[in-house]
Amino acid sequence: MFHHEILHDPQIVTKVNEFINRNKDSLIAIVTSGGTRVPLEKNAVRFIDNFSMGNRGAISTEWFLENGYAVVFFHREESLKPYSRKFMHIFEHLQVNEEDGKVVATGFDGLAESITKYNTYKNRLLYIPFTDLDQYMHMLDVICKQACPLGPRLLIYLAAAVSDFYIKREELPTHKIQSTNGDLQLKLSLVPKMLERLVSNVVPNAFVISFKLETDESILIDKSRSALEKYGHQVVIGNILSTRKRKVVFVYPSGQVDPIEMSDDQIAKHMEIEELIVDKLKVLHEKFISIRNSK
Ligand code: PAZ
Repeated sequence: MFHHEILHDPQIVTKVNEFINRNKDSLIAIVTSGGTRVPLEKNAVRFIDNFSMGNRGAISTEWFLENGYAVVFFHREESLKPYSRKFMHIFEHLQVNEEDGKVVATGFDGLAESITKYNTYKNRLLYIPFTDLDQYMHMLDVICKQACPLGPRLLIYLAAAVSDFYIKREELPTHKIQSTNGDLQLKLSLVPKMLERLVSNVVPNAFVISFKLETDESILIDKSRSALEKYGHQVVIGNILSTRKRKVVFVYPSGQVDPIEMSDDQIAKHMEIEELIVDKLKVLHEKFISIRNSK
């Protein structure tokens, strides 16, 4: 269940088509999750990577499933997965009883419930892994092309942390960069933005949500608004690195902003903000479908 290999185009096409056919009565969400990796060599020994572990994508996927969606979970290989995400550190929960030498497991609260949920929803969940930035860009395009006929029933939730910079293929050294050459200077190019093409050409009728991550609160709303102007999609969810698990802000094409912040009570009850995000999106998505269908 948790080991995956990178799929080739025909395998993606077959898997996505089968998945959509099997779930033809459901709303479908494509969720991107985790960080992209950028290689520094063709025979890559070193990489540029980022912080994202894929919490947002994995938790949101659980709530999309709970809300009746079938989910294509397009994730960084080895990042967190729905349901298993809380149980990654199995070794820390195992102790050997000194008296009889038996292994005792503690601290697995919720494990049975998570396994039950996974079993309930597994037919509505398709895992597709990526690792490097170029795989992410190419495979997302392939997945979206297959899902395009779903029209407004398709929701695309772009939570992955995608690198803005990379080294162009023609500028990548073939072999491992040698330290004997002294200090290393890197020239990184801007990653071409794929969202505009996705929104206007590949899935023009889908409901598309992107995330905007910043560390400086004073620019978050302006950057989110300009993403909406540039790409023409439906919602940007802005978040600040240090507070992203407690608050986010929905920004709409009208320029209107709608903050969501967890209350102390919700935090004390161990609720996660993705539940609130997905509940709100479901309402917006249903409204979007009925407007599109009435045209
Ligand atoms: O993976 P995670 O849960 O630690 O972080 C989620 C996030 C901050 C990567 C996501 O909410 C987000 O903002 N993604 C888009 C990042 C960006 O490219 O601006």
